Amino acid sequence: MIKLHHCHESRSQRVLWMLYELGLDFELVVHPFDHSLRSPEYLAVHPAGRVPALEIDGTVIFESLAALQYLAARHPEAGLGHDAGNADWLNWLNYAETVSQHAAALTQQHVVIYEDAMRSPTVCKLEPLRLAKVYGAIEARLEEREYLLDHFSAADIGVVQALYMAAHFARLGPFPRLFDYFQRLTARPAFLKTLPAEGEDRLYDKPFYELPNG
Ligand SMILES: N[C@@H](CCC(=O)N[C@@H](CS)C(=O)NCC(=O)O)C(=O)O
Repeated sequence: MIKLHHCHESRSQRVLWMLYELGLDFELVVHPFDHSLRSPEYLAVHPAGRVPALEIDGTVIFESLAALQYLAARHPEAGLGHDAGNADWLNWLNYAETVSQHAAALTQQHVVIYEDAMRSPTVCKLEPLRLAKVYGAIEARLEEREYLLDHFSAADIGVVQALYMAAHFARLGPFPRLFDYFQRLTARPAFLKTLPAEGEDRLYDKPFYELPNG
């Protein structure tokens, strides 16, 4: 049985989305986003105590984009992957991490650090600007294209999920093609199934985090 270790609204959401797109049977283990990820039991599953961890085919995949690549290759009939050596596929699949690194830094500042005095005004100001540059590359890529590749793929799943996190800190609206792409893809039934239900633990308690004191 496939088992996914997941925290709502974190990078594991992209693996959950992919599993729903593929229509696979799996067990979902939802963890709170807290120190329990560092318990000895969970460290036996993920060596750094992070999410996702995907238990599958007798092994554990603990990098979200590796999980997307693995699942795409495991289910070629779904058409969510590409030729293994295709440069566009590899670039755009892994571009999700270029977006996510800024979203993760800002999540740390605004959500994980809860005392104002401990937040870095420099990081809170700089990282949204860096995100906007990263958005610009996607905006350019979507000129005359509906998806990052020539069809809907796991690269879109990774990047759109990264945008879901990033949009809490840098607005998508100024990038019209990116905004439309995000709206279209997050309307997919498989994405909607990944959203936390009312009352469940979530990472973000509001849709947008303004600069502290700004
Ligand atoms: N490159 C890894 C990053 C994994 C990662 O850092 N996940 C975050 C959630 S988005 C996490 O588990 N954070 C918990 C922590 O740092 O304690 C991936 O894409 O899977």
